[in-house]
Amino acid sequence: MDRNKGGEPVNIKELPDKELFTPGHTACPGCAAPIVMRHVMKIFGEKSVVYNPACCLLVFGGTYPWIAWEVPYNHVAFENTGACITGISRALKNIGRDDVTVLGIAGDGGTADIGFQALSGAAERNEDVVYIMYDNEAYMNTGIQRSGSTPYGAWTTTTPAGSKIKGKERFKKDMATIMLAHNVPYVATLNIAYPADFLRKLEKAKEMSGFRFLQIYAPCPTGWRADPNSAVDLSKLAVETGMWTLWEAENGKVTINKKPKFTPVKEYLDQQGRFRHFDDEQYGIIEQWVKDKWDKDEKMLTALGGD
Ligand SMILES: Cc1ncc(C[n+]2csc(CCOP(=O)(O)OP(=O)(O)O)c2C)c(N)n1
Ligand SMILES: [Mg+2]
Repeated sequence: MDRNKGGEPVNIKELPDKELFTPGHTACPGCAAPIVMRHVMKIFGEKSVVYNPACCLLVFGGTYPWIAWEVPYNHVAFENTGACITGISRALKNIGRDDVTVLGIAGDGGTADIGFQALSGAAERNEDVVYIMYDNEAYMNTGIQRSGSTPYGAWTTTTPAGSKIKGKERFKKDMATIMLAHNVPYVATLNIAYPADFLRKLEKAKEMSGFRFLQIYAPCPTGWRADPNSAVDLSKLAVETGMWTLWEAENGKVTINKKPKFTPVKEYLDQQGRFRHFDDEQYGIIEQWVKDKWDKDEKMLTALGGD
């Protein structure tokens, strides 16, 4: 298949048939991460290598004695994905292999918290790598603990919800904007409910060089206490409510790809048991957070001269 250049729209029907993240993995029913990885690999293709720290993906994509990956795949320590992809990218260049894409793929815990130092260093040095954060909004592999990327109010095993305590007390850390502040060539947020936008951004990341950061929304029905068939519906609602902004920044120029409809956040939250304890005050706090976030996103867009 001829590849488009520079993030042109991708014809879904022309995606290669070959699976590089194969069926037979052991993800929970309804997990969004395998859908994400399957399509990531269809775009990045066989000339790529994957570095992956501890997370659900590591376990369900490589449950001994099987492995779902059809490209070279390595388990790295939780803290050092950014450092490992730095070394591999430079080593490959040293032996003249400029044709290989180096992918670091980590969860939200491994990105926003535990792996952040190595990630920030790699971004600041503008290493020639693609870093993918698949964001299921908690440490799911170890049994649903809160991460910096867990949203306000969510129940997790470390942010219990009862009559006095009402889930996580802090708001979600905005990783994509933090990475934008590193002045890297490409930052984007992606969502499987918008496949054309999703594939185009992967294609764009593939064609660019330097540090590229992709934050991909990845519903976890198990940890979110949601219906296993809800991943795509929740993905769509996350954008329509404004909970998740679809945007990208190419060489600092920001574009918001989809304006929210501002559907009431209750419609999104009520489908997830992790928000079951919500009262009117908490719904109101999230509505206000969405409004403030959108105001901030629009200001950022204007300030940076985007569309
Ligand atoms: C240094 C270190 N601390 C803790 C762990 C235990 N651990 C393994 S996976 C995991 C959760 C990972 O969460 P995240 O990065 O969000 O990925 P997810 O499991 O949600 O896909 C933890 C805490 C570890 N392997 N190494
Ligand atoms: Mg996670």
